[in-house]
Amino acid sequence: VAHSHRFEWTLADTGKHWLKRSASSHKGSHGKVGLIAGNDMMPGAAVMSAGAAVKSGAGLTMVNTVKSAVPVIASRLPEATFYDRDQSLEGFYKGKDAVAVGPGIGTGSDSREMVVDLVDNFDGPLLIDADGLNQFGDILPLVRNRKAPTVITPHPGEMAKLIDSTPAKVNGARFETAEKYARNNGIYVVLKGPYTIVATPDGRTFVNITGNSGLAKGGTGDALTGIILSFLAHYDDVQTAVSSAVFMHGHTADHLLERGIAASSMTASGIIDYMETAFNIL
Ligand code: B4P
Ligand code: MG
Repeated sequence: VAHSHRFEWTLADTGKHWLKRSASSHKGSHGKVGLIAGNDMMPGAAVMSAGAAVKSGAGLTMVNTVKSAVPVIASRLPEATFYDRDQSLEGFYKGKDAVAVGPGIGTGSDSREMVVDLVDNFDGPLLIDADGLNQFGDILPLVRNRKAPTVITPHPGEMAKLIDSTPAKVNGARFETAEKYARNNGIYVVLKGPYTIVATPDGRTFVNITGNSGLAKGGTGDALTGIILSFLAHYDDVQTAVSSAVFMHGHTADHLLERGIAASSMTASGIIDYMETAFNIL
């Protein structure tokens, strides 16, 4: 059979692995997640990624950001706790069940230093997105040495930069591109866009079937990062966590359309708000 390693990830797959909350669970049972996001000019990226983590079930969500961004984020998301970006990174990632880095952190050298430190020293599942992927190609030898899982979530523009190609070429060979990068580097690659692909280090690929053009707006990628982060802390199997997160992100956008919200008026914040009813199907 051609391409016997390629699969569609369905509602049935998501439902089969869906984690119900037990009546006796406490916040520790639902994951302590760390999110490095936002800076003085981009606090919204932290609001959306952390908001999505909280809304998708994370027990405790701690945001590592710059001091000036804290009041903005806290006013929109009182559930989050904060960690000053000027403090030692080790104090932040210690004890976390999963960590994500990237949304709105900027492309400066401090961003790169944080990613290198996490890749080298954080021993849990690590998700790298957005500005965290800047210069990621230079640290691949370190990434290949990680024992814990690493997940990256490039859109076609970011993927093209990683492999010194163009978005058109990436989109012309989406499966091959994601599969090759995942296998060669021992990581999970989430290549975004319509029919987002999740490629695993062991050579399997899962295509997502949910989502719509309402997601083609700044901020929706940050929301996806928050959902994946929460699910990484909930699930033992990384591919299940990532594919189910991608499915539910798109499903929530579809849920908004069904409720009469125009694709053009859809927002990342709206998607996060509606997760409370969209997630109720399972
Ligand atoms: P960025 O700063 O990287 O951020 P962003 O894309 O604007 O926002 P976000 O992080 O929320 O969205 P993302 O794509 O991660 O953009 C800066 C520049 O990068 C852009 O100005 C552009 O030049 C370049 N760029 C951005 N996207 C590009 C692309 N696709 N190809 C080439 N260059 C690009 O996440 C979006 C989410 O929505 C994903 O989950 C995605 O799968 C989903 N989505 C988007 N459109 C969809 C659709 N039509 N159907 C289903 N899902 C869709
Ligand atoms: Mg993005």
